[in-house]
Amino acid sequence: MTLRAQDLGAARNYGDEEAAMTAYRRDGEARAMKLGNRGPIRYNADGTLAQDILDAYWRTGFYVFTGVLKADELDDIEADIKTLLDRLPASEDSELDSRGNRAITADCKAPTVFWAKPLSDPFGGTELANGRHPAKMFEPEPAPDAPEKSIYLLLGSLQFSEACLRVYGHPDLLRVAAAVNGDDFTPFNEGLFIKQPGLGASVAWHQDGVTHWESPQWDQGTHGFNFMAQLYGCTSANGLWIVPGTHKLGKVDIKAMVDEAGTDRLPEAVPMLCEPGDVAINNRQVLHGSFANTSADTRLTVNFGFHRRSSVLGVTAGGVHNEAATYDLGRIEERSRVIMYGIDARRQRYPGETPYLYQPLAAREKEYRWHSDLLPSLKDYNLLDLSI
Ligand SMILES: O=C(O)CCC(=O)C(=O)O
Repeated sequence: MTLRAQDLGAARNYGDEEAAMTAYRRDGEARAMKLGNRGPIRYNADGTLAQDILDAYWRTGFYVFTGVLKADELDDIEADIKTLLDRLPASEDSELDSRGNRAITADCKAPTVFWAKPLSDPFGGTELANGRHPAKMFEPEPAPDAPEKSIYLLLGSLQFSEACLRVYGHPDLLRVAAAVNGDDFTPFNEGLFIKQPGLGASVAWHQDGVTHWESPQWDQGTHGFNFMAQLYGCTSANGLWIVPGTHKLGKVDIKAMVDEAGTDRLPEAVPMLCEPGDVAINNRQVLHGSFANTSADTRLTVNFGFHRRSSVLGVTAGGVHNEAATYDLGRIEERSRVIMYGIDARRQRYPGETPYLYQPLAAREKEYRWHSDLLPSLKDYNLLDLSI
């Protein structure tokens, strides 16, 4: 599998819906740029995250941090991902990659590789993932020579890429995580969303989170957030769309919203617009989804999420990304070691940065020295994802 748009199949369009889709994108872009939720990561004099950033994040449910990953880091990520993609299974039922070697994911026990038909909506209107995608998205016609299926999501991505592990340990992003979820924040999961031109599947409108919706303690931050780092940037055609403010509303009736709009183009939604190296933070409760990628541009999102400790500790959950379990302190600590490895891996590659100090494991910092030989020890680490 190749990555760059120009290497890939022809871009498609939305057929009869193309004109409406083009207008929707243009209007959405204008609304997005008026939201006041983008710019570099900034701090107050005391080192805390700038209050206006936090305010804009909590107001809208997302924020685009511009220019977080520089060119050399993007090059590292691209190199890792190209190697990784070449080592994935050649087809859905194959254990071999396209060169005939055993695929890098062939022995993974955790759900790792996700395939979809070109430009399809694999989840909308089904009971999959707890039925959280109740409305079907429009499925444009793929090119006649498009492959039967392609990979659109890879979970447990840190076991395959040290460059992604180093993004995971980024000091500024971890400071943002602490500002939003508290110093004792915990992991959620990590993945790569691969949205190829003319192939990339849609992700139907949904809110993340399966627990806590009925809890009296539920609030706008209960289900944490995902960071979405963009290797090539993202546009209104290949990127995520968000309905601002919906993270505060509890569970919204997605089917009713789509029925009322008479289309999957929800009228108040805005696209997440990013340049290469921008990293967005997206509240998991905000209503979000992405359309089939009929554009000529690849989107590659390095996704990684964090929770408040209070949202996972003692909670019985799972079932969407892994087996159901009760998340005790031992499990949280075991899963959090990957944060420590990310921090140390980053420290070695970027000695000029001040590494983030992860409070919950700070006293045991020396136990978590990273070395490339440790990569195999992360095999299936995502069986311990904290999925709520
Ligand atoms: O990136 C996408 O297209 C979908 C991402 C998403 O739905 C999520 O991270 O929950």
